[in-house]
Amino acid sequence: MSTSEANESPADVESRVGSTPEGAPEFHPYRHPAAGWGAAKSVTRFLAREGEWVDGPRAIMKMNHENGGFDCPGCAWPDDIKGLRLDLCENGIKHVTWEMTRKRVDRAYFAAHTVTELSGWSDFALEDQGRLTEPMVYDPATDHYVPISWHDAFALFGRVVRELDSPDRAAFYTSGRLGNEATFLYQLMARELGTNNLPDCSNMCHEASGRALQAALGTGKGTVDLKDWETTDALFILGVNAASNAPRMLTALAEAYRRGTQIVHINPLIEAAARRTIIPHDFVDMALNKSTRTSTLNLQVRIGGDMALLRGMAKAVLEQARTDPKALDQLFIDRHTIGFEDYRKLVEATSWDEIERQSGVPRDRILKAARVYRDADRSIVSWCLGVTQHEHGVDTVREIVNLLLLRGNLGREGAGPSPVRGHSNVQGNRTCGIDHRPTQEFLDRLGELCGIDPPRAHGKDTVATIEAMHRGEIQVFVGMGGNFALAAPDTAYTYEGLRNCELTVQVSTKLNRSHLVHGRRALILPCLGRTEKDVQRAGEQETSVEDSMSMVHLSKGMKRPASPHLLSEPAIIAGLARAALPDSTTPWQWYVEDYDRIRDTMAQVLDGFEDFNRRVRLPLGFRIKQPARELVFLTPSGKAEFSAAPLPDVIPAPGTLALGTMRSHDQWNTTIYSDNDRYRGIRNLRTLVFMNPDDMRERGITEFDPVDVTSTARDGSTRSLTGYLAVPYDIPRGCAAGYMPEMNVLCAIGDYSTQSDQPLMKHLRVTVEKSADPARTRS
Ligand SMILES: Nc1nc2c(c(=O)[nH]1)N[C@H]1C(S)=C(S)[C@@H](COP(=O)(O)OP(=O)(O)OC[C@H]3O[C@@H](n4cnc5c(=O)[nH]c(N)nc54)[C@H](O)[C@@H]3O)O[C@H]1N2
Ligand SMILES: Nc1nc2c(c(=O)[nH]1)N[C@H]1C(S)=C(S)[C@@H](COP(=O)(O)OP(=O)(O)OC[C@H]3O[C@@H](n4cnc5c(=O)[nH]c(N)nc54)[C@H](O)[C@@H]3O)O[C@H]1N2
Ligand SMILES: [Mo]
Repeated sequence: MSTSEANESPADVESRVGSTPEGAPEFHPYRHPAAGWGAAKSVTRFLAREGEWVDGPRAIMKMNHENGGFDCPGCAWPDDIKGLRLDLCENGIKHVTWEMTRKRVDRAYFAAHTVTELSGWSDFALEDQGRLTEPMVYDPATDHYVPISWHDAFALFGRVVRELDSPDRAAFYTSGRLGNEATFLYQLMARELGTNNLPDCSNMCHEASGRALQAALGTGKGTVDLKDWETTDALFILGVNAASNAPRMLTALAEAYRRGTQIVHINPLIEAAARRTIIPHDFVDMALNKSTRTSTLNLQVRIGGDMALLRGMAKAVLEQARTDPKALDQLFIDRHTIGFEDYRKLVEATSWDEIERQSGVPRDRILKAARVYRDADRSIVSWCLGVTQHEHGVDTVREIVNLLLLRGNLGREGAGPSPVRGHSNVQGNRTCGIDHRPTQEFLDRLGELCGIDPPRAHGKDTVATIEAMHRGEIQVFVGMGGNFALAAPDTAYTYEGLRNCELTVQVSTKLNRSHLVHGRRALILPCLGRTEKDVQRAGEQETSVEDSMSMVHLSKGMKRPASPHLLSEPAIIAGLARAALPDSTTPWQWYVEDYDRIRDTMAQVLDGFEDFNRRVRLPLGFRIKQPARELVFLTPSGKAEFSAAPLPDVIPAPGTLALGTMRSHDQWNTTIYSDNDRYRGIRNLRTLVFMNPDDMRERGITEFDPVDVTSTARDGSTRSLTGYLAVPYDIPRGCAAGYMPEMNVLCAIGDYSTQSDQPLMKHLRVTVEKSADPARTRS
């Protein structure tokens, strides 16, 4: 593949992210079941491309295994509790193989390419160069990254941090891969330095879910586990593309369907998981090409219309309760909740007309879903980013809880809220202290048990960090994993912020954009991946992770590290901490020698981690206690709290569309595997915008016409992408969709939710028109 592209304006270089197509764009609606042979073929191709014929399959056999395997870094879906079955998915396999590539980015590689040259490469090309092998520091005189010893890299960090006039001039970002032990050390370092500036990927992901569940139920997490999924009567799945992003959910859906469970999907798109699947590990089904349905009802809600739809379902249940007392669980409501009367009045005052307009779903379809809900003894509501990345994400999640409370769908088997988390350990990060708004109780305990004096003021989240970089208030940025430059909103603004830093430090496994968009000084610190052996003084180490359903278990790598010079994440954090805190009494090195020691401290500091070292070694680990599951609500009232928020107006202004950014099937957040999106029928194209055919016709646009997409921010400023190709798609009128991270260019930094501070990545206000300047179009 040709990667270097000369003669481009800086603007071109800055806006080009994503992959490089391998042929002409194609669009053929996908009509096959999800997973099955399509997935098997794709895995085969991928293993061949990565040259991982031998180690790939061996590693895959070790993944997600009871005792001794490593946790799949692909997503946070829990392992099958039976523990016997190999529940794997295409995208997990791709993700693991991606980490195990034989290619290397070593010192000779950096010597051969300047940073300016690398900046012209696509993101696919950058990551495709392979694994990083040793610490590197940026040399402004030559515009190259050059080798630096670990000792000197830590010393550089220590020096710059000690010179800051306040610890709040530093920010410590976490991407949700980081294991629990490293997480604990990382937040300890930040707080011992004196700052709560702990932005994380969760600020862009499930912040809204955490805040809503905390307010309503006194816990920031879902209350159900896989066993509940196996015993429920009705599943409501909102705003998730499960076939691509939580593929092991397909198995749960297919099995539920076979048991007779009702499965209602609520999404502007009818995604592959809302149709049929062939379960990959079901060899008989695979052999017979026999698919199972994964849906009983699909509701194509308008972008941002979920809250209205949920309210419609609640309204139907309340209306039915007038004649059918069993429609409500009045005993549960009386005993365990507050706020019901206010909520009932609000729902009654909301007209069907408004509900239909705001949801974009006709009343009879909403009544259908409500009937499913009414007829089910036990219901689970599950959701992901389609619900959270909106202005009213918190209110919508609270509406989910309202609906569940009406029928007592909480604290019993087969019922409850079930957010699908993103990164494999993003939930564990929060549990173990990555929180820019920590509770005083947590800080008290941390201070007392770790002998530090933690700062009390709230720190900065992702958006606030970027804004502070601009003002020069954040001068040191550490990225513990992830790809901040591309994952964050408002790409151009974020780049400026990073470049305004005195020092940027990226702890990574592969080369990415965040290494090229850097501060005046910059370090790349390469770490072990999750598949790799981590040997410390006390022997081989394991780290723990927590899945979407609060199960904590150990993960153990088995591969030889990609390079002998890599350090583990705990070791890197300890090195940074010792350099920045020369007088620290925290036994950093002693912790790293044996992670059991970190776990012993965590057991004392963290709720629910008692006896951590023993319980985490149980065959399937342990489940963190969930008070709400036992109907203990750590809310101010001691009860589950109904919320009574008004419906937001989500109808796009005339001539504009609501655009949601999302992932393709062949990508992992900012990591792009190819330009294909199999389940949506797309080949060789990422710079696209999915539109309703009538919206296209109205604008005189036909399939694959180059278009300009312009967003208008709340402050009136506009941002544009030009030469995107229009694709006619089954999506409600007034709605459009396209891919992250490319479309972050359109997402203004100031446009974040007033409820959750989350960037509005699923709800951009855009106009789409035919590109005026064909010379600038891409194909
Ligand atoms: N293979 C793979 N797996 C992943 C990831 C990956 O990139 N690749 N990323 C991981 C991460 S960090 C996360 S957070 C998750 C993300 O998992 P998802 O939440 O599935 O991520 P998105 O691709 O953003 O898709 C969002 C879905 O929401 C729908 N949607 C958009 N707007 C609305 C709306 O207003 N209402 C409703 N009801 N739906 C809407 C879209 O049609 C799409 O189906 O996946 C995790 N797993
Ligand atoms: N427009 C738009 N933007 C979005 C979203 C959206 O839906 N729309 N989604 C948001 C969401 S939900 C999320 S979670 C963020 C994701 O944001 P991030 O978590 O910051 O991004 P990733 O792409 O997951 O990070 C990939 C990088 O992680 C590094 N890496 C991989 N494995 C390891 C490891 O084991 N250790 C370390 N230290 N590094 C490793 C590699 O160098 C790789 O390049 O993006 C957000 N951005
Ligand atoms: Mo995420």
